[in-house]
Amino acid sequence: MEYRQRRIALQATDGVFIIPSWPEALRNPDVMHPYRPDSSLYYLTGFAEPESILVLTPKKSVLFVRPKDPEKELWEGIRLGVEGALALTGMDATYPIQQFASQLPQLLNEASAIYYTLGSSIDSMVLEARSGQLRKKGRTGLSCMPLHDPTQLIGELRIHKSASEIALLEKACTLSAEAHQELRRIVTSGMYEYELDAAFIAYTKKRGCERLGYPSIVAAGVNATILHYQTNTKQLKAGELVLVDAGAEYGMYTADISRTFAVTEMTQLQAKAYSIVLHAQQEGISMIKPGISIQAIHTHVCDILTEGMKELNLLKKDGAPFQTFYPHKTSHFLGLDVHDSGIYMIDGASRILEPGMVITVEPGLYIPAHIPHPLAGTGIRIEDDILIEASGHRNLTQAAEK
Ligand SMILES: [Mn+2]
Repeated sequence: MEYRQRRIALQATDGVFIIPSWPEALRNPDVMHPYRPDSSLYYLTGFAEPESILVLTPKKSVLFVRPKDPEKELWEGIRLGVEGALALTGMDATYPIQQFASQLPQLLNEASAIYYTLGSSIDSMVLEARSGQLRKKGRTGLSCMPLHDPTQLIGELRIHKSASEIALLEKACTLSAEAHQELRRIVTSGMYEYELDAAFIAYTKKRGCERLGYPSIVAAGVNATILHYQTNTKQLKAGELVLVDAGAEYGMYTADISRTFAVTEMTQLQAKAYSIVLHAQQEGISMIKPGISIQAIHTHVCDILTEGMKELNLLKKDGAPFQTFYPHKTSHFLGLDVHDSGIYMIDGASRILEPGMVITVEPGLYIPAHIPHPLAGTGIRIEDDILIEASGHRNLTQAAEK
């Protein structure tokens, strides 16, 4: 009961945690966007249905869910209902979602603070229960219970991956890396970006990945200089590079992999730029072990990229600065979310890596089309997913060749 242990960790704080599901989003009349559960709610319950709210007090765990409804289930699919949710999650109690507002005041009595992220549709119910609790006591002059954002507390749990989480991440990473290999195998000039996009989805979905972790970037030629390009409609031309940033989810955990390869063959200059990024990435990865800070990796990667930019004659006096060619950071946490939870700075210092954390290492080199240079309009990024282990690290995405 890993979910239960996670709840118990939060229950050690003297607060009541209120964690609602994401709302369903309408796509067009009668059609919803595919539903993807909230990562933190799922992390604490294993429950994946919309219209649910987790309430954790120091004494008990309660989940509010959609009750059974045969008519709605005929259209929308089976709901676990109150009893099914209780059996699945091992909560102390489950109730119909309609009872949330009426039950909340009692649950608040069991704690001295509220942990809730303002900004969802239940704001008014939470705030009403909070002020109502004080009204009931008559004139006291006291303040309402403090309201804290639980993001960091939950992030500190999620940042350390358990063995079962690592197994799911490994599966997501391996299948996504194999899919990148497949793209490298099928790429030809004349193909469209969306064909590679489709091939990645087909490969990973066929093997049990439920969805992508984020929309794929398939960027040929100049499109690779747009960091979050997702249009994926251009035709691939001989002589161009194509940058693919794609990762699939398996059991709710996602990979995040970037590869850059030639549509036909790399020119000498493209190969030179590629080898600079690859060298920076390999050096960054090789540093990774417990005790190393995230900033130290980024600094080392930037040093290597700076040398490379000089060799390519990109950094000129009065010319574009380093950030033009490498505007993003080298690493982020990875897990249930592609940009996973966890804080990057502690007391003003860069976070030190510990076993069980998973980060990306993704240096890039982007030469905008307007810069006068033989490589203008070229974008390269290479990204792997690295698990920090007691003895060093393990690259979870090495099945995708570089
Ligand atoms: Mn990334």
